[in-house]
Amino acid sequence: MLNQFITDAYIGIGSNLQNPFLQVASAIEQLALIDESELHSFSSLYLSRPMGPPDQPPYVNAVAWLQTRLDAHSLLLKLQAIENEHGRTRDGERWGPRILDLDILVYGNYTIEDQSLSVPHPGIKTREFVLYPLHEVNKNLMIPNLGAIHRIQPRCYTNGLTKLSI
Ligand code: A4P
Ligand code: MG
Repeated sequence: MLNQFITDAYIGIGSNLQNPFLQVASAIEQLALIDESELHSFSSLYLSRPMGPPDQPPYVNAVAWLQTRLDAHSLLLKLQAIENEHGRTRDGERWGPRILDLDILVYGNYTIEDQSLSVPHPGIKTREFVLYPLHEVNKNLMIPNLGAIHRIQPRCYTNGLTKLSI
């Protein structure tokens, strides 16, 4: 479904399999092609320690800022199609390794809590690999229920997060 208005949506991108750097770069290219949407900007790519089972490779993470007329559920379907195109499977353990993960972190001022979506994404507050790139793309972002990104981000340890130079 289309909205009458354009909504700012922030997408978390993560990969730790099959050349994660290229997976994330390619995902950003695909995000730029989503119908009824424009890629406003995207963060640097970051190398991060795995959250979850420790016996998995490091992740490459980034955040993209989209401006979209798609409603949040239609946007989620587009993101899942991109994940599938990259060969994402969903048979592994919780928080286990993945070729590509695309999460809706923030969708305008909306809060959504239903079977398929929790928005803002419940992990934002504690994940350095989300907060630092999110702050990089929009230092003025206000996150529903959480507040200003510039207040939340400095409270989160970097946990070895490294910005990759490209
Ligand atoms: N879903 C609900 N809310 C959302 C949302 N805001 N955005 C539902 C996207 N999807 C959302 O997702 C499972 C279901 O969540 C979907 O069907 C959708 O309807 P999934 O992508 O199939 O599975 P997942 O990503 O494994 O789920 P989960 O538990 O949300 O994992 P996370 O929280 O995404 O964590 N370590 C580092 N360093 N960097 C990472 O990026 N990522 C994870 C995955 C683990 N460790 C990591 C990283
Ligand atoms: Mg996911």
